[in-house]
Amino acid sequence: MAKRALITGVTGQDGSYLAELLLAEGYEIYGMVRRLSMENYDRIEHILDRIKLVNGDLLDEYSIMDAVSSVQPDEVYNLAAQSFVPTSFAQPMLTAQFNGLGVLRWLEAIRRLKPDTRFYQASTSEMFGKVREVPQTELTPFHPRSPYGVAKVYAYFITVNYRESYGLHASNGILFNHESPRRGLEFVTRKITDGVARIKLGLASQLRLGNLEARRDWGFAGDFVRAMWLMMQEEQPDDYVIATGLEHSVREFCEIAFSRADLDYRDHVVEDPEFWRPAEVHHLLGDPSKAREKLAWEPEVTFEELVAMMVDADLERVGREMKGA
Ligand code: NAP
Ligand code: G4F
Repeated sequence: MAKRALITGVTGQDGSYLAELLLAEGYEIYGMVRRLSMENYDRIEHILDRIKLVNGDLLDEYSIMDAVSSVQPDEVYNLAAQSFVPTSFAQPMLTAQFNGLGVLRWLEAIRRLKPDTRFYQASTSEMFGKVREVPQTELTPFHPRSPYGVAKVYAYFITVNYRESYGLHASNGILFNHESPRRGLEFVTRKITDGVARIKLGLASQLRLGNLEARRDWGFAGDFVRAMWLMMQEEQPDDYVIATGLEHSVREFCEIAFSRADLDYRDHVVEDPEFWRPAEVHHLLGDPSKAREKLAWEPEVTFEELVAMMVDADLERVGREMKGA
């Protein structure tokens, strides 16, 4: 019988790649979606006929309990979250509810209704924040720098706690930044590649960005969802850093992205304090040795290939939109 996976956040970047992967692995897939005034299935349109949608919201424990009862999932991937760090400064309460207590609601529903369900929590390198060591491993202490990071630290430890207290198969993937042509337009990589396309095609001349010296360990989302699935197949639940082990600055991202379109970023990028954060995470670099050794996981797409993939996709999309197609 096919395994059943329930994915929260299936309409998001990672949810869409994970759904594709699990379909290829022969899973029966249920995606949890919340009610919006207009459907936003753009990222999963191509697979909508092969997945089943269930209604629910991280804020509503009854909808989560109903989802567990009706789907009876073998695996739950909790990818849903308020995922944009600046919004967490503007809406800290909402972020704590979604990203912190939302996870507790899932763990409680599983514990009470189907305790043999395996649970994946989308933890994040943002938990390392003001980093205590370089590179960061599973043993590096956390020092989050945003309400987003603080809520995710709660989520991380409540997942560990339910594993230790109740024996749930609950794992944290501590994922470093991962990107793709499906990344939301507000995140810096996609903002840059969309900006490159608009400038190249004559729709804009400037791109206003914040801290160009911030450094991140950027990988490809398609590679990173494979790590989520691999850790759920392990007999023992555990926590894993998922990263490429290489870092670049926002400035370097700009340089490569603009040159992909034969442009010089220095002619177009304007530094704007509007995009600075109340507290910045200056530098993140992961050590994925444990995932490499235990899960045999390796990223396949290089940084340069990722930037090229994103620029090319945005050039194609913006060009298509200009033609009215
Ligand atoms: P994303 O594109 O922003 O997707 C977030 C998803 O969460 C969307 O499907 C959204 O649904 C859903 N969602 C938000 N609030 C919800 C609520 N109250 N109830 C139900 N669903 C809700 O994020 P992503 O980049 O795919 O990231 C996936 C997860 O990994 C997130 O938890 C994020 O914090 C974490 N993470 C991401 C990265 C990264 O670099 N991408 C790194 C580490 C960890 P709507 O479509 O309805 O808005
Ligand atoms: O792309 P970002 O907004 O991603 P950030 O804050 O690192 O968070 C992402 O990765 C986390 C994993 O570490 C996830 F947990 C989280 O959900 C999200 O997916 O910003 C990256 C860096 C920051 O240092 C920011 O200050 O880029 C810098 N930056 C510079 N100019 C900018 C801009 N970021 C944005 N969004 N917009 C700018 O104009």
